[in-house]
Amino acid sequence: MENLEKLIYDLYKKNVRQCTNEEIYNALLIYTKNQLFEKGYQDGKKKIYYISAEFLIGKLLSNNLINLGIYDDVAAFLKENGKAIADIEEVEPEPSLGNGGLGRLAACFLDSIATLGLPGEGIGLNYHLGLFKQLFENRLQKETPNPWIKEHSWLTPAGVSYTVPFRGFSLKSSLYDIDVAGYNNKSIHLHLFDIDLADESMVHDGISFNKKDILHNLTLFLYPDDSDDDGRKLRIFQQYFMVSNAAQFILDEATKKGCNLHDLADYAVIQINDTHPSMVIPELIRLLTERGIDFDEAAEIVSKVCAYTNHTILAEALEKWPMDYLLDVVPHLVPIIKKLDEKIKAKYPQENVAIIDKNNLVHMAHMDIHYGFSINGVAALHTEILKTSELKAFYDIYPEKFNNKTNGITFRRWLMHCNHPLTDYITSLIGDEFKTNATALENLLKYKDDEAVLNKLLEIKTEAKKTCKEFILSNTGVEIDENSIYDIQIKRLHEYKRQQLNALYIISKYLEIKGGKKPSQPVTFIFGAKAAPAYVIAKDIIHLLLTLQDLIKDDPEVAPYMKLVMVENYNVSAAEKLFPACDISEQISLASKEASGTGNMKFMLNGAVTLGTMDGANVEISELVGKDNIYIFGESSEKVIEHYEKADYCSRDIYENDKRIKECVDFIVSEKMLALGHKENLERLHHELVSKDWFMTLLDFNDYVEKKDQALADYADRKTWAKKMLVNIAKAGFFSSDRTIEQYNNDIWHLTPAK
Ligand code: NBG
Repeated sequence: MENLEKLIYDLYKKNVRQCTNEEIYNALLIYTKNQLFEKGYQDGKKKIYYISAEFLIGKLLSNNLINLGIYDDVAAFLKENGKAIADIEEVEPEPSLGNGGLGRLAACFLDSIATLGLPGEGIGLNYHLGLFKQLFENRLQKETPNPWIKEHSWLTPAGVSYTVPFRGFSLKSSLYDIDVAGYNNKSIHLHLFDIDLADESMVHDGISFNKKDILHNLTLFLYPDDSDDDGRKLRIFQQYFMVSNAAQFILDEATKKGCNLHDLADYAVIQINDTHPSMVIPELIRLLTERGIDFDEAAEIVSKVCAYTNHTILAEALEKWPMDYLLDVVPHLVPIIKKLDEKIKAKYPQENVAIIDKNNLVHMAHMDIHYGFSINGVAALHTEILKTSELKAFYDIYPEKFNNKTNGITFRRWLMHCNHPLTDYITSLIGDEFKTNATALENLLKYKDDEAVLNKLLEIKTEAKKTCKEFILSNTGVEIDENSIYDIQIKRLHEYKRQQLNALYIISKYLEIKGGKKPSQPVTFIFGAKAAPAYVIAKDIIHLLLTLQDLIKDDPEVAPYMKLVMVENYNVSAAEKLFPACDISEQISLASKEASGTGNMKFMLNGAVTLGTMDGANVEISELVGKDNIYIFGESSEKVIEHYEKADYCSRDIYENDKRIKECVDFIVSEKMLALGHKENLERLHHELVSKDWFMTLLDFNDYVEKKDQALADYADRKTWAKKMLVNIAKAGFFSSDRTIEQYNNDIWHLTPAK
């Protein structure tokens, strides 16, 4: 640590003790960036380019130190000098470059690509103000900008620039790189393209800004409001800017290595992460034809380079752009897309696989499937549903292109970084093989009946709950009890994820307590979720939760037995505090709707027990841990799909015929709630549940209550519960993103790892 000490002295002419936390953070930033640079970068003839609108990387300091193998030394050095590394971490702003699982998955994948020694890069955009920062005002979500780029940051200007043509003008890009360290391995780059004239000062009243001023707004926000034409066009501007830069960059790199463009597939493979980067297909074709390759061959080359990952079956989330918008923004792509579509129509005349449909909408996913060589879902059930229902027409044409890649998470961040005590304890029991070979966690199973081990696991959990309690207090102002059960639902807010189901359960418990039935063990229900700014019902659900939070907190009859807290601005840093502290992991989406989920994996790895539906990766979790170590409820995905096909689900019937359900739903608009909350929001939500309930909340309510009551009751038998925790941790190895990336590489990318 002499170098670090010297660096600090050179920078500030002070010793470590005299420095502020900011000064130490800045010095560590420089120090770590140098270390990463010195260690070098993965390279090889063929590279994976992972193009994604989101990279939810989280704070980087500690993770980089861990992956460089110097975390313990740095922490000890700081401690010797009267500083705590946790305080230094607080100084770092969290890059706000993602929304949810899709973006966090991309970040975990970069970590695993680097760790496995694969030549690869991430490519995305450098959003200055991120998604948005969530504030609660008046028990409503308010959006404000989330700036994260400070004078000193992980971004390094790469000195690379391209010109991106739009209708009537063109834009110059500048590239910034963030190094992503492999665990005990070299780094890879995350390439973030930006414009030079981004003007943060144009944002006013929350997150409003002139959507037409592309020259200045292009890289301000991730997912700008798309509730009007200008907003939707801005998204096309962003997507094209991202993929045109990516395509130019990829061709440049390949050419430099000796590629003659005809053999591009020997140099590059592109993973299209969801449909946001789909325009990379026509853009590459455009650039190849500009460089003298004829159209048909260009289309063939691109088809050997591009692979597509689907992350959702929600029809509204599969992008379809009106041809008119494309003509307005990127007219030069339109003839290419039309030609691609004609080729398909000549072979497959059926409407449901067309790229351009009869309403002149361009189906981005359809283009990906026809002109990519691989299409994958993100969990076994999800891929099955794609094949047999959502994308069946495509599966019938190209069965060989479809494959499953069950998601994963990096254990460096989601265990080693966020839960040091558990990591150290596991290491003391089974050594550190699990850090590079995650399935070695199964060695824990031999301690399944070892009382000392089980007690220690409980002790570690209680400590994590205490740390989390501090965080909750500072975030929400509510003091929770570390001896209560922590029941946690943290994920984007969406009706299909059914935070409203959890809220109805809480209402039912509230009513029970008011009726004199006290629970034997106090429970804390914790939520964290951002709602898309234009998603009205999602925001109403947030309002319901915040109103319930206050109602319960201020009711002396109820507060001793339960609390509800909603974390403000839930993000990666908050997640790192919440996962280690959880007892019960809420994974309660309507079966068939959650493609995978990855929070479910993070909870399991940290010793929480899942309460969930047979959806997404929950199915694989339940197969791994066995029915004694998970709580499953709800209608099956087959039945749910059948309900949709027959359109025979009627929430009002359930509401009218089930006294308890009616009582809980009506409580939303009860006098007590209306006294605290807003009539408009609560009534709208009530109406939605009774007359639509598109995601069948009421259908699963009774089964949910039964299984959740069971889980809460089982918690009392501490030894049996600890055994469930141990089995969950031991079986989590399958969900390492190292396994996922190995499968991507074996089946799709075919890269040679560095020795
Ligand atoms: C999300 C799914 C999750 C899944 C992540 C990562 C989108 C469009 N999809 O279930 O909802 O875990 O992708 O694959 O964000």
